[in-house]
Amino acid sequence: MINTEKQRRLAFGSAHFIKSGSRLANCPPDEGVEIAFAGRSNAGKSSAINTLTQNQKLARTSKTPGRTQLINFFGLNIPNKRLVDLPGYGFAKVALSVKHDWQKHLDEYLRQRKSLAGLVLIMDIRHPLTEFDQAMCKWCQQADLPLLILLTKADKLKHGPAKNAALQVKKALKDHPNLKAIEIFSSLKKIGVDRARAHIEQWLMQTPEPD
Ligand SMILES: Nc1nc2c(ncn2[C@@H]2O[C@H](COP(=O)(O)OP(=O)(O)OP(=O)(O)O)[C@@H](O)[C@H]2O)c(=O)[nH]1
Ligand SMILES: [Mg+2]
Repeated sequence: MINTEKQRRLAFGSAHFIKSGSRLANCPPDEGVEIAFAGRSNAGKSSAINTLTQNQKLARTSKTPGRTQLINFFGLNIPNKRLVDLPGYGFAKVALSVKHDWQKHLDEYLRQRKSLAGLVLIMDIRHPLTEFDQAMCKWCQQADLPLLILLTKADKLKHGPAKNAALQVKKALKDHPNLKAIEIFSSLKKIGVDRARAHIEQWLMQTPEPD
């Protein structure tokens, strides 16, 4: 029998908001396959999701760091495939108790979410591999989770320096066993969008669903 579900093409433009969770307990059921976008506050995670889905109104973006404070889930045209916008880390200007709360929930999500099939780490190409970013890379290795790095805001650099920044990151992570690719990206100028989509689509469509 032909499995039409498997043959359907993922349409990024179909992305729609499902729900926000402040903690693991109020996230959607842990079924299917999801890809999460992580990174420092203000790095451009929500903008990257909007660019990939061609929907500027999907994930809320802001000039003020700390905009995304909940774990936001977006569904796609294929059931049980999701994109997840995570709150940023490394944001100093929130109350310590709130900061700890987020980190705890983020940590809980990363450790326990069975449907999490890959992490897209968003880094500002001008300031890559902060301490938190490095911790995130290490965490992917420990959890054996595939990692895609998008070096965003590439429109802020000329071609040469952007290439060089990507090379430096590649060098620093050359021994990372789960790193699938490092892509130069810009939400503003739509750089690297198709390549990023191809990686994410592959993960979403080829990862077997958890039991
Ligand atoms: N020039 C440029 N600006 C960008 C790009 N991507 C995002 N920005 C800007 O960077 C700021 C932060 O973007 P967001 O997408 O809200 O960042 P975030 O990582 O989701 O931030 P938090 O939700 O606070 O963690 C906004 O002012 C965006 O317009 C890009 O590719 N180029
Ligand atoms: Mg955000």
